[in-house]
Amino acid sequence: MVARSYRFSRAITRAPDSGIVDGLRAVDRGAPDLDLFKQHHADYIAALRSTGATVTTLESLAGFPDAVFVEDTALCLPEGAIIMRPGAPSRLGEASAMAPVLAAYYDAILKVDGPGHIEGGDILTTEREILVGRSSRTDAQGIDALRRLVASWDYEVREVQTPPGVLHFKTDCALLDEETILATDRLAATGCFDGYRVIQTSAGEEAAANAIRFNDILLMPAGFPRTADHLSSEGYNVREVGNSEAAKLDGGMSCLSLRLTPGKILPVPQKK
Ligand code: CIR
Repeated sequence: MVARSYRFSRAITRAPDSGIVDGLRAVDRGAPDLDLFKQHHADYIAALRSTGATVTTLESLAGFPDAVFVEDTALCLPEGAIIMRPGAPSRLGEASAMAPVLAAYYDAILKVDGPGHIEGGDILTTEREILVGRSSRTDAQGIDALRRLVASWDYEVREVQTPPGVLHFKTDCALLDEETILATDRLAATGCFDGYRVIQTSAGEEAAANAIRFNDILLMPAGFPRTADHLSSEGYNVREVGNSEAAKLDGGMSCLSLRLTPGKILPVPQKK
């Protein structure tokens, strides 16, 4: 089984710096503490590395306070990378900065051209399709542009709806395995995961949905014990890392990395 949607040989992250205090946020819950953010970031990287993957950490990007959330800049598939066109004007330059980084790993670097917008946080890649949530950052033209770009690699793109008031589609869901999705009640209720097995976050623990399956671990933000216990009892190898500071900027586990297996699909050590 290939499991290209959650088995990866690499991840790319970007170091947080003092600029994070100016990061975008829907609600002001106070300024993130840089030292604690750095500690959580280091724990996150260590967890990814523990699976046998190679993790590259890019230098922080001056003038781009949200650049630590690298996921929004690109979609990485085994065949190539697609550079996004973020809907937040302050983040457009982050995508351009990621293009030369990804060129080191891929021969094929495609780019979403305007006028549409699309951010990586709205994209959930499963074994059978690419779901893209329309949101305040991702519009129909951006989704159509992505659909055209990946058609030659034989991917199906399905447009769905990010719930109103939710930043990104993956704020509310995560892939757990070939057939299973973790989702909040409000997203599952839209029916967008019909045909998949859905595990719902526990009441009051909606923020647990921004998790990532990365090789043999399921990386979750700390502080959601009922959802974590449920997922452990379902057989997932749950690892928790602190996310309090990224959460102040509406960020979670998926936002902090690009996950990729460039070129030939490399075997990743299997545990468990
Ligand atoms: C933003 O509003 O763009 C950042 N403060 C948070 C981005 C989180 N990224 C993600 O969910 N993929």
